[in-house]
Amino acid sequence: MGYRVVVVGATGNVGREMLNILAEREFPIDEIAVLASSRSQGSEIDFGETGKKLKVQNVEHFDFTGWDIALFAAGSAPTKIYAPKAASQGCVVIDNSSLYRMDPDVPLIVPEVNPDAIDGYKARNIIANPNCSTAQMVVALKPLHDKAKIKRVVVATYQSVSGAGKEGMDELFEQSRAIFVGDQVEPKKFTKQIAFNVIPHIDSFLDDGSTKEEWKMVAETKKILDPKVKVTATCVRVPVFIGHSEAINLEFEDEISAVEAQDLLREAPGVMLVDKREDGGYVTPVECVGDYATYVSRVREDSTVDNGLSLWCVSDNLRKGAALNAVQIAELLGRRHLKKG
Ligand code: 11C
Repeated sequence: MGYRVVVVGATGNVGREMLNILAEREFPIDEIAVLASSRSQGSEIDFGETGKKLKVQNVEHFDFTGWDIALFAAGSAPTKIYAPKAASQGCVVIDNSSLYRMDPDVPLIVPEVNPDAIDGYKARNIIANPNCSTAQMVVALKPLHDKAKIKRVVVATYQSVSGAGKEGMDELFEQSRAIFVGDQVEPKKFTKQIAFNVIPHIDSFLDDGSTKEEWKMVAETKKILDPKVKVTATCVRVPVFIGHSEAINLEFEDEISAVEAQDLLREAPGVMLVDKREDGGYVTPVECVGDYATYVSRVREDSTVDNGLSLWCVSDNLRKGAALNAVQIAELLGRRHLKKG
């Protein structure tokens, strides 16, 4: 016996990836419904590589009563309307938007890092999925924090355009083509030219000069990993289609060598250490596309501070950063709370 599962926002980058991952991992499903706005109603999408086609239903008219789990990949505006509706109709919401992440009554979960926090989901019947750049970072930090207590994180991100949805990917493609053929380039989705460029700006600006993406990395890391950890982030959009990269500098309370860190990371759940200290002995974003792992490379001691380490971390932002983490949350929820069969 399996679950009755809904995917809301099923036609977007993350929604489609959720369907792929549910199918790949053979999540036990008795029935699946795929929802989107009225614009997509009636269109068909693939249920991963199962060969099954799923007809998109209009989220406006959907009754969540009797459905077990709704994976939301719909953005904040529709989520604000339909997630509380689903939750109040008894369907557990796993939400990929930023709407509920900092709500004290909503657990914010990365299963490799804070699985026990899921037990608090009943307060609102909603579980939040973190921002992609946070998810991969905390997976890499967890084993190191457990060993030597991280005091401070300084992170610079190199985030792919798929984080900005299909429009972001289309803009990189169209701009690259236009520049090759000598056409005029007009930014639309991004604030400046993204092809052959980098943009130190993701999401809106806050009063202190940081951006909301940077704030999310700070606030979400504290909620998931440890409220005592200090984080400062600079988030940058780069002309990569899929895969976020991060250069992370860490300061620990206790001593930890690069070799110890490598040994811990080699064994850590969700982490793949690729750190050969030679040409090509590290992972780049194009190599992580379609994978589940958070890759860690370039682990080295930072002698400019006491107990310092630097490392490089890469992951598929649509997978561990979004859809995979959401499905892992559903699996965890099933194991702990919604047992079937
Ligand atoms: C980006 N990290 O790369 C963002 C996308 O809060 O879930 C995901 C935004 C979020 O643009």
